Amino acid sequence: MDIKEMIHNLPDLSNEPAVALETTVLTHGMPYPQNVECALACEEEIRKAGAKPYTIGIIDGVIRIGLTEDEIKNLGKSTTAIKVSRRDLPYCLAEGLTGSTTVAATMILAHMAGIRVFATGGIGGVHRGFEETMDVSSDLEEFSKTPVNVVCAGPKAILDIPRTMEYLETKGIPVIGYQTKTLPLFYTRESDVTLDIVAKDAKDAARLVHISDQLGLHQGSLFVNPVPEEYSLDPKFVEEKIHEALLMMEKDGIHGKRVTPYLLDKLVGLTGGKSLETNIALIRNNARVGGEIARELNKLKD
Ligand code: PSU
Ligand code: MN
Repeated sequence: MDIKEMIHNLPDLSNEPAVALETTVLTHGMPYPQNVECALACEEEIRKAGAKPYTIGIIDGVIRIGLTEDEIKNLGKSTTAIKVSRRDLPYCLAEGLTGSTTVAATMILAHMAGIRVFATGGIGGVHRGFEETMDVSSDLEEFSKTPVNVVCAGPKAILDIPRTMEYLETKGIPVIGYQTKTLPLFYTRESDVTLDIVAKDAKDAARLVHISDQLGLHQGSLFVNPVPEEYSLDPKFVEEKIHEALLMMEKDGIHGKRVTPYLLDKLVGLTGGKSLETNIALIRNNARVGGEIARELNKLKD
């Protein structure tokens, strides 16, 4: 089978202000119907910023770069879509399955279509207790393989933040504060982790991406964009709830790819829905910034 049969109308978006959006957050990161509302709102944020959204997923074994509104709605309701990261891609296609793509898999597919900017909520990273479990998200590895630049609100707070940062440093991945000098922690705006690289606006951010590409580094950068102030949660409150969720996880014996969806889901209940509200706000904010960066990047021709 030719790759063209596995991708529905593979577009060449390298000369367009395109922004990729992932679908694992849709199927495994948020409950229905907020997940669908959030996905559609993100597309709108990107359009308002003067760029074009492409939500990426796999339907019946065919890769889609740019799902339609109906496809997003159906995927958001699906209880059978599998979470597809790098290693699951061939299997999902071979079996003709419907799958939602993680940050890693979305980066791979975005790159095939020439998309250089991608907005999500939070990337995966080194999990707490990794000394025991060796649980490190393959999102982190992807940045050194695939030149797609991701806007997020920091590593997810459920992770081991210092070790995630060390890992990114080892891999040579720039972690760029978007209008911030400290690392945002997903649900909260600030932390005591100081960042060495700061972008003051979208133009600045686009220049960094452009130079990285011109150097031929063939890798992605991570833009960390703090959640809007009014949605930022109290770090002590969040930490308490994460501890509770981690205890529940241990009791339930969850591991592997189920860890992140499990923890995010438990947090929604434990915070009385606050974590979900914040998650939606931060993703939309990242979509807007992603749109602005893509728009500026598109003006920088080689
Ligand atoms: N951002 C969110 N919610 C999510 C995710 C990101 O706000 O659920 C997803 C992304 O798809 C990311 C995945 O790649 O969580 C991380 O999963 P893991 O830790 O198993 O690699
Ligand atoms: Mn994992």
